[in-house]
Amino acid sequence: MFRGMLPALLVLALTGDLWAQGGTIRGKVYFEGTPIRTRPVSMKQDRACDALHGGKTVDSGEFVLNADNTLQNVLIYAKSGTQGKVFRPVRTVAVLDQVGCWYTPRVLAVMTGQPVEIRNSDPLLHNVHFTSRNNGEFNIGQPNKGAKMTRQFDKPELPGTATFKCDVHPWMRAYLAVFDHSVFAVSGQDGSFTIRNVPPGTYTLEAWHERLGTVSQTVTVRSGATAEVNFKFVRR
Ligand SMILES: [Cu+2]
Repeated sequence: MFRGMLPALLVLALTGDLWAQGGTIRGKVYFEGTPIRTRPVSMKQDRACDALHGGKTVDSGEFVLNADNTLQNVLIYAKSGTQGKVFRPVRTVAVLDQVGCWYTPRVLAVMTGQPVEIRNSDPLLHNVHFTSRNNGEFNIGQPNKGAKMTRQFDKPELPGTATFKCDVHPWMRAYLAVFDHSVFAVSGQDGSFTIRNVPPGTYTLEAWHERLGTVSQTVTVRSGATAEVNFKFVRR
């Protein structure tokens, strides 16, 4: 019995140790220059959606700049440096919700094979129309509040190549990126991001924004340490 268990325990100990040695990358995304003017979204086309917003227009979400010049919805990911390294599969269920006739989050990043639960939290019909370069297409209606479905994406997908749209509400749009590693994060409401369990090494990080394009930087991650990397998008 012990003879059979030992190799498994050894593998567990080794891999556990390997992952524990990772470092952390954290930072903020800044914007400088002339903000992009986006057109407010009117939902008058669907009364039920419009009513959920009290008849008011909604910010398009394409460019969400904070008062301290930090930017939301920026995807930061390792463009190079991950080859030959071991990454713990991410199996946490990522959620893409439809609430207020809007996708939440707007920018979603997952690891290959990670489950993505797509929910409808609205009391009306949404149509989840996914198109991509590497992960096919699907088009599924979710007519009721509480509807759920789970999908996995098995092939890497760079930001901008895979989108969710709703055929009922043309203003609805979310972006999906898929990576064969776990060195990625999306800047949150305060414009900051944190990437944990990063194997030591040197990486080229790219920051992607749907309207501003990309900026990149190199970072070296050391075991058990935190590397600070800030990004800045400039628009004149
Ligand atoms: Cu919809």
